[in-house]
Amino acid sequence: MIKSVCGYCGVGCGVEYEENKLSGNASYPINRGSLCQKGASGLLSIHPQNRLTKPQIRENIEDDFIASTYEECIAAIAEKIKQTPKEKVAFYLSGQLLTEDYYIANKLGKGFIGTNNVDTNSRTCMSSAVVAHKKSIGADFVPLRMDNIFRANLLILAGANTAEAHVIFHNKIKKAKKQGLKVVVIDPRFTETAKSADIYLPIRAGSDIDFFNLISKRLIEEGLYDKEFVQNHINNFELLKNGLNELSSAEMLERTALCSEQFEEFFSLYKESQNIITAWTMGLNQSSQGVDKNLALINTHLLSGKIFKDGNGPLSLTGQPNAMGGREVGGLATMLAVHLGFDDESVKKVSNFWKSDKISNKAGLSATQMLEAELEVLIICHTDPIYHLPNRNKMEALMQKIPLVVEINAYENSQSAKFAHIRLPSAPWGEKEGTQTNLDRTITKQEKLGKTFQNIKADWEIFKLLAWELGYKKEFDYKNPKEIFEEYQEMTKLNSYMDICEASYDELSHKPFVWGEKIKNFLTPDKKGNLFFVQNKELSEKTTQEYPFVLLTGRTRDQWHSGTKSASVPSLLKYKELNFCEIHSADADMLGIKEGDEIRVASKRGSLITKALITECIREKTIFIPISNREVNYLTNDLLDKESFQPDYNHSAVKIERLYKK
Ligand SMILES: Nc1nc2c(c(=O)[nH]1)N[C@H]1C(S)=C(S)[C@@H](COP(=O)(O)OP(=O)(O)OC[C@H]3O[C@@H](n4cnc5c(=O)[nH]c(N)nc54)[C@H](O)[C@@H]3O)O[C@H]1N2
Ligand SMILES: Nc1nc2c(c(=O)[nH]1)N[C@H]1C(S)=C(S)[C@@H](COP(=O)(O)OP(=O)(O)OC[C@H]3O[C@@H](n4cnc5c(=O)[nH]c(N)nc54)[C@H](O)[C@@H]3O)O[C@H]1N2
Ligand code: SF4
Ligand SMILES: [Mo]
Repeated sequence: MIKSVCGYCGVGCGVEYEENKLSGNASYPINRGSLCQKGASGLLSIHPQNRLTKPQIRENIEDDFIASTYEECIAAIAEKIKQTPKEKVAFYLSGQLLTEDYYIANKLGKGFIGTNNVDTNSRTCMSSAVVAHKKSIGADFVPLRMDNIFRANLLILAGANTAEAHVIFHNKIKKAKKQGLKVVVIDPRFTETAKSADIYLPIRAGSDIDFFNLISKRLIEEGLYDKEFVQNHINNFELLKNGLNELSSAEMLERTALCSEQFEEFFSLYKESQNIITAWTMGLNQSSQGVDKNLALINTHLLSGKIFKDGNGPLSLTGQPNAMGGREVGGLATMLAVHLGFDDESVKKVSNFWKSDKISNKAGLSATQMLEAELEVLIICHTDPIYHLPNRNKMEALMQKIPLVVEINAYENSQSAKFAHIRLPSAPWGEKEGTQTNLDRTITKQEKLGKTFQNIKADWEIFKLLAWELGYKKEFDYKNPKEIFEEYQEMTKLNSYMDICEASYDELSHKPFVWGEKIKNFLTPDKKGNLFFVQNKELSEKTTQEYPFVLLTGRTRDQWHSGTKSASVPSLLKYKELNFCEIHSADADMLGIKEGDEIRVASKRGSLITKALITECIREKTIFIPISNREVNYLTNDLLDKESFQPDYNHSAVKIERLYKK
């Protein structure tokens, strides 16, 4: 019996493997034996037809690929890197990489090639939360665990569809509800999650800052905030109070499109709840004001003192299985390793640790800026930027200009493959080992469940060979992921609050380690939490007469992003279609659209064809297309949050046209 962990989402459920069968690990604390459909189908995703099996190379992207070897491809990549100014080299990583893969790529890029252009798809996912956590609580640190909901009275889910995106956590919510937890869901769509809510608030897309500001304003005006806590532990109270004073409650409420009865019903539940957790994810993060949305939400917890106390706190729900681990080892271009920044002292510490004098003290390019930077070498690993970046037509045009695009992928049918010059296969989940950190700081080990298919290399090995080819054999002399993990553990000693050293690599698959459990205070220099006055600046793309609908995009329960792993598994195709567009019945009537009609959805940037799914479960003038439609980003706009550089995926202006009647 092998114990391992699911490789799909940030919940991080424990699995067991025996005699070719996969099941939930009953003794694993996160899931106690349960798995969702995706987790249970893990083995089916490993051996389908669409695996990338051979290294491939070509001179131009118009040419066909020629079969090659790892050695030949890696030599070509190293040669090109050596000839290229380091600021023109970039690594595009992923929150689905294992910690060891992430660590070694980061060490190679930032430490030895000397480019801080090492970023990740987490930029499109969690970067607004990262920036906000650093500003308000002092570090990229989630101050509570999922199981805290069993000690809370109220759970607010804002822009989070847990029933589809964090399924096993959602099952916990349902269990906690039976024990008295009340749940409020804030979403422009009446989602699967909203179905189990006590109060559902159909907020207008983009107005969450107003909603959370209304809470803060009322807490202050009615003297309901925790005065002692604020006095002793919180900065900027007067600033927030004065700022909120200037805002009109009526106008804020109007922007949310909620009526005062809805807000009052919510607020009386809020007032009477002793312990409150607010959880959120892409509905807030993916926004041109993503950081401010996070700050407005966290403000409510700082004011009420409902943080660092059992059953309380802001619970950012990370999506990818190792987005947290990636950030811990420095996977973002805006930070160095082990949560250190680019200040002189941090650069010195990391330089000493890696014994390198190449580290630059300037932040690198974010994933969302890289393609615009006239790069000469782009190494993409475990992610599909052409599929997932906004404004795809523009991104395709930019990617085509890069002289060397390398794609490291376990599967062959990514959308970025068309633009690659070199493709290297890697071993996916089940065929490799290494660690990952789930959304609430639990570090577990993925185990190899069988033989690696046709001697395909794991991601860490590919980066190691590239480092060797670049002349850094001594610095990258790892025999296995364990040696990388242990070096990383040693490195965490550079950061006073990281206690990852206490974990034991060999035990992690059956005895996960939760780091940061002793942290019960703010991690800012003065140990105080920071309030920020923020307001809704309505920076998103505006709808017009020509483009009158707001497009929302997001997940369905049984599919995983571009579907390279999930769309070929028959059991995962039963729940929902890959391609549909939710549209309100009143809007459909107005446009003469019937259920199942083929429609064209278009923005200023591009268009796609999909099928109408008529519903009352979405606000009028708002539509939803799942990201299992791989073309979705032809529509989306590429506005970014100014601080986090995260895209505004949930607010693009589009029009709809019926193609034919069924
Ligand atoms: N099945 C499945 N699960 C996944 C994934 C997957 O691909 N498939 N991906 C994982 C990843 S990487 C991530 S990041 C997470 C994402 O997890 P979620 O963020 O929960 O997933 P989304 O479907 O993007 O849901 C965002 C919700 O925000 C709502 N929303 C949109 N705009 C607004 C707004 O302005 N305000 C509010 N309040 N709500 C808004 C949308 O209607 C939607 O219901 O899921 C993870 N889990
Ligand atoms: N419109 C819109 N766009 C979005 C979002 C949205 O909500 N709306 N969400 C954003 C978010 S939150 C995210 S996280 C991104 C996700 O976007 P992506 O990261 O692009 O999506 P995936 O399909 O998960 O891509 C993972 C890739 O890794 C490959 N792979 C699988 N296993 C391995 C392995 O072991 N090694 C290697 N090297 N490769 C492997 C897969 O085949 C796949 O090509 O999308 C972002 N884009
Ligand atoms: S909830 Fe997430 S981690 Fe758990 S089984 Fe499902 S996909 Fe895997
Ligand atoms: Mo994500």
